[in-house]
Amino acid sequence: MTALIIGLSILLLVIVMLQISKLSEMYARIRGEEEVEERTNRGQGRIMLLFGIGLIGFCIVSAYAWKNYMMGYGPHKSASAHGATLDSLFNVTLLFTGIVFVLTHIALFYFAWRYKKVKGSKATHWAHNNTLEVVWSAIPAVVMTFLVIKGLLAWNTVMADVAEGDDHIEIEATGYQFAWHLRYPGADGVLGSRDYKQITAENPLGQVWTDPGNFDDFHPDELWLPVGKKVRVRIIARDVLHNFYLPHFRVKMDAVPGLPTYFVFTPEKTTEQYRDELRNYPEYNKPKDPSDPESKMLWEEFNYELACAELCGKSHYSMRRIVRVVTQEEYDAWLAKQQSYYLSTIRGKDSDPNKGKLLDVEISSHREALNLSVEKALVDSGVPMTPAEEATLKTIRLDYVQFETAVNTLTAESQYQLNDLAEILNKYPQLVIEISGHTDNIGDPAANRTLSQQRADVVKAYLVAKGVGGGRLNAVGYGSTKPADTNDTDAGRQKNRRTEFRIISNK
Ligand SMILES: [Cu+2]
Repeated sequence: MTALIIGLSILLLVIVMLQISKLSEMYARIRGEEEVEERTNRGQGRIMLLFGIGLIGFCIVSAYAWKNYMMGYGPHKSASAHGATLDSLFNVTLLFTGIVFVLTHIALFYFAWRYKKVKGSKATHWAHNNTLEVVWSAIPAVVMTFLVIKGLLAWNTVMADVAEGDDHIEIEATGYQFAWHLRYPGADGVLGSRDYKQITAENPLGQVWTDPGNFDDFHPDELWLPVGKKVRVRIIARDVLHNFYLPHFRVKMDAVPGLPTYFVFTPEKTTEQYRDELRNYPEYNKPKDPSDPESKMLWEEFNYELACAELCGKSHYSMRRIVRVVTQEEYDAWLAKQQSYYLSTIRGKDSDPNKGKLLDVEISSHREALNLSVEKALVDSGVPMTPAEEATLKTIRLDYVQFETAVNTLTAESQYQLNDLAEILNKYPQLVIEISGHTDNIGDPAANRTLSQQRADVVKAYLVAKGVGGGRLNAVGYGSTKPADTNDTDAGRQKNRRTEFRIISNK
């Protein structure tokens, strides 16, 4: 029994010793792992530091290397007077945020390295630090105040409306799905009134045709602007939200249905000048179409553009319009070629509320044309002419002297041109003319001749009543004997039914 107890005791002792040796082995292993962990922490701290330096370095180098892709740099310089203000605002913001970016990233990676886990070190517990909180609230507050005030001052300058008596042109842009409809005021400088209820396919802007301000307004395909002249753009939308965006001029304004907005700006560089600047950049010295050996360079083909900067639907991208900034002379020449939308598209149609009435603009343009023809006929140019050429020059049609069908009653509108003719005859007291009436060849020739004679007599009587001596006016009815055009078509016959006069002498 005693032997058994002693044996078991020895066995227990052996087991205890074995376990103790195992424990110290485990302890040694744990110590080794700690060393490994510490080594890893040191290594990762260093990698953090290297990565931080690399990241900040890359940001600075790339910002410099690709600066030409930023607004206000390289080929993206502004082409308007206020554009430089906005660009400098972006630069100031970029400077401050850049400083903050670099400093916070230095701190971030430095701290990751400096405060890596080290055996025996213990984190300090800070519940509160007034100084720190004052510093990180005050500095951003001061910087933000500075940025906001600078921005507000710039905003007030850029968004200022035209002042009373300011020399400017006013145009209008209406956004709809999917295009910009442009309108210019024409010679009177006034954009006529609009009423959305009048919008039809024929009247896309709902212009009110009883408003004379609309008579000379025109709708061009391209936006032309004279350089150095202030432009006020009225901006409106017809359906959904659009945005009038001229990136090169730093112009961007929402087009809101039912709520007119505007933007005032002054283009400072013509399209040609901007192209010349782009020429200095290699990215613009590539052929526009590389497959075409004749292709022009990108800078030569450059154009300013108007876009829509509001995602307004599936064809949003197609709201592009070309913008051309030109010299005043080129602008005037372009203006002279534009046709009034009303006079070219609406005038005389059933939708024209002025149908059958002469407009003041028409009366004065008829007067100018008549005066010009008479002056041309009276001035001796010195160029020798054949008798036929001379007859053509000295025979002047009175297109706006008309009669009611088949009778010798003048239409009410005929008075305007007849008054103009009376004025000319009173201005040139020596002028002797032959007034002739002509018909087409429809009907009895003798009856036509009588009718044309009666009509010429009516014209003569009208002029005599206006103080022109009857001896200077010879009234003749030619019937259909002197057609001006063919009698086989309606248009030709219409040209043949006419009243004209021929200058006989001016001595
Ligand atoms: Cu749009």
